Amino acid sequence: MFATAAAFSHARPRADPAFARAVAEGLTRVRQKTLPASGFYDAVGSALFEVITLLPEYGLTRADATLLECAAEEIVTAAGEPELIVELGSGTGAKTRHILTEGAARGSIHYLPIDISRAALRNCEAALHDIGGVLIDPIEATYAEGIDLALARRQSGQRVLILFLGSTIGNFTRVEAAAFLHRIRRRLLPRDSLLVGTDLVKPTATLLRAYDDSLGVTAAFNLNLLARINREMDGQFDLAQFAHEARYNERQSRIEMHLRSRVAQRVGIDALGLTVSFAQGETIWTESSHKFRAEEVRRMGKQAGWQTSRQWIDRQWGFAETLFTAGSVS
Ligand code: AVI
Repeated sequence: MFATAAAFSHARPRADPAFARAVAEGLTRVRQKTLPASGFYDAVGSALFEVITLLPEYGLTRADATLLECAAEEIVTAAGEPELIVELGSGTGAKTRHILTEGAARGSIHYLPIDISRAALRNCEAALHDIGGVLIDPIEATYAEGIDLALARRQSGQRVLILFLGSTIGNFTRVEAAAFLHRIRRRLLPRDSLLVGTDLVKPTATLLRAYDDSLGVTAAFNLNLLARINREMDGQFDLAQFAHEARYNERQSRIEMHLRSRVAQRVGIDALGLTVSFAQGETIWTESSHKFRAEEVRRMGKQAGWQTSRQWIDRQWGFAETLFTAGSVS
């Protein structure tokens, strides 16, 4: 007997092993249960994130894009007219267009977008292929692996610019962010650069609106973690029994996203052979989104061995692009 197209369309998508491990570990914690923010970005979550970037309450992506557009010429000049441009977590690559266009006006550019999502890389290539003088060479990998693969393609004498945009660094803990800046510094040569986008501290009400929008898109983005477990791991989460919650932790200057269990419940995740118990009101911590002060970003770079070359700030929303340049390694 032949399977029908409908039967195929209901086939369970294969679980990503790293996500499955993090689910098993995070939901069996005795104290605060967790799910990894990296798990947001399956096909559904990536599409929801694209919608978030369009919401009136979420000004982060627009501020990032506006700054990059207005400062592209200055960034390329301050970075010493790089020939190899590496982007970490490229997404659709839309924000990078101005930097690439400006770079290509000075000479040919080898552009290496790095992302764990093949779909994102395909979109990025399709969106940017029309820029003359830019060779696009996508790398499907984690940031750490991707940087090594990208730098292995450096030709002698080529200057490198690494882009880490969109305040993705804010989704690391402060310790992880410091270690990351340090690790990249050790891999680069004097006069290479790193451009980091960071969302800045702003009024709590503005932040809470940005992470709990009136249309409920961020709530859906958060709840999609549970829906993804249902799809990939035969989970039995009833999404109506969980509520999206965004809190601002003033001491740590970060938004914390949680999923709160509305009732006491037990949820099976068959593919993991697991049943998870929730008390009424218990939460799963799904994401931290750190907010920075402009001088704090400069200090973080300095402590990781970078020289701050320039900083551009959007004061309307509160966003900074900071260009770090590698001096000689001590
Ligand atoms: C990707 N990252 C910088 C976003 C942020 O603002 O932390 C992810 C996000 N989470 C909720 N809304 C957007």
